[in-house]
Amino acid sequence: MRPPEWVRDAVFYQIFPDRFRNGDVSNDPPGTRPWGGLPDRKSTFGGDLNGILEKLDYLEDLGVTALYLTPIFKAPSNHKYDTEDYFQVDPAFGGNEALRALISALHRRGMRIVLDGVFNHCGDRHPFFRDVCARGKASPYWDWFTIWGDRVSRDPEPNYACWAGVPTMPEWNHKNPKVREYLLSVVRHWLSEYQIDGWRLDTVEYLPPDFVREVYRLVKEERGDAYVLGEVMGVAASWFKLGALDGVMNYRLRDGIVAFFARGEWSAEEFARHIYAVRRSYPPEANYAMYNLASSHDVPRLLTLCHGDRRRFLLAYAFLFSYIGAPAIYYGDEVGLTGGEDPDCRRCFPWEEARWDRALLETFRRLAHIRHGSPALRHGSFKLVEARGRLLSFLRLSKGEKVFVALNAGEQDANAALPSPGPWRDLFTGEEISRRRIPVPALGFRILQAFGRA
Ligand SMILES: [Ca+2]
Repeated sequence: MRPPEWVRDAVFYQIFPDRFRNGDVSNDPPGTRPWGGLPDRKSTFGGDLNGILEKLDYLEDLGVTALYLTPIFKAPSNHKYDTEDYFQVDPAFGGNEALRALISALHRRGMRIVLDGVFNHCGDRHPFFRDVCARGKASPYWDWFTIWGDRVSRDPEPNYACWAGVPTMPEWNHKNPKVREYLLSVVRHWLSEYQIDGWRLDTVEYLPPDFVREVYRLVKEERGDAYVLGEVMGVAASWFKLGALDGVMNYRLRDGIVAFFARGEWSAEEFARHIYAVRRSYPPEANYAMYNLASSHDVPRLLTLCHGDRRRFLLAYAFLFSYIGAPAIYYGDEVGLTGGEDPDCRRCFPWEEARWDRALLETFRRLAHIRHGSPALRHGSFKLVEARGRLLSFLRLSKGEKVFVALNAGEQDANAALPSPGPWRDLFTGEEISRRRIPVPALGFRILQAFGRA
């Protein structure tokens, strides 16, 4: 099976629903805090699916074609990785009808949506786990979990398997076929009844590989062009060999982005070697279906790692938008939202436009539109041209199109060698270039398209 074609054309946008936009104050949970306060582990700010719906014009104008939402099913926490009901969208997000409305509005625009599937564990308020707590071994769900002893106990520590030792997140016992059947029914339900466009599978590395493969097969059966994206922090090669995923959240690529662009620790040569190693460890079709990210709800925002330096930050995103795989924008990165480790990286989107970095937003928009207009950037092959000092340049080549990208992660202006005299057109300025070298400003980039007989 092959990854869906639409993924290589996609620009993703990741939303943490409690923090993107509050589109309906009537569903705000008790204790909702004023929008824009600093988040802590418990805080809720009232964001919901109607808020996303209200901002589809904004997202479409930015060049976004697909959304990835962190979990939306009923759960007590603000992040909702502790599912209470897999068949109900949380009432604080607007319930099932809000999801239906959002999906139909997205599909009318030709946009897609990927939901977060948390199938390693549930929350301790899930009715099956509560039944086990109440009735012990008499519960029909006793062997749906892994419990050591005759009764569920948390004192002094949980006597049941739970995710990362967190007592509120009991792990499913995937050895039990009934558990699998139940979780697969969740996978099927949202694909067939709501026409979602894919699943992002949480903590794939904790799941039994044959279960992930079952999920993958079911997804493809239900919707041939749905996307299965895995959260894999390490090398994901085995998952692709197994035929269990289309792509992964490319945290390994991000490690290189942080080291080269944000921290300035690596030379261009080290970065080139790193991205080559990441690329070579996966099948070609998986590389084009990667979810390439710079920031997420689990890591500090890239702008914060760049110590607020817009040039380094944009350079990294310019790389993502011109590289193999789908670029992903973490909500708010495009207007200059900052934040350190979780929960600080989950701040509210600032909707007062006076707080936006307009130049940043405009550059994101340009990068997205350049990518949408360029088959070579989306589908083309990759050819390294130069990795010298802090200067990296490469070609993206497709049938009929050639794009040259030069990224200068150094503090000094540099000159990049063009692989042919052109003529070339600078896709940002429109300038026509017919020579063998071009200046690339310190911490700046150039994206050129060959035209004529180049
Ligand atoms: Ca709300």
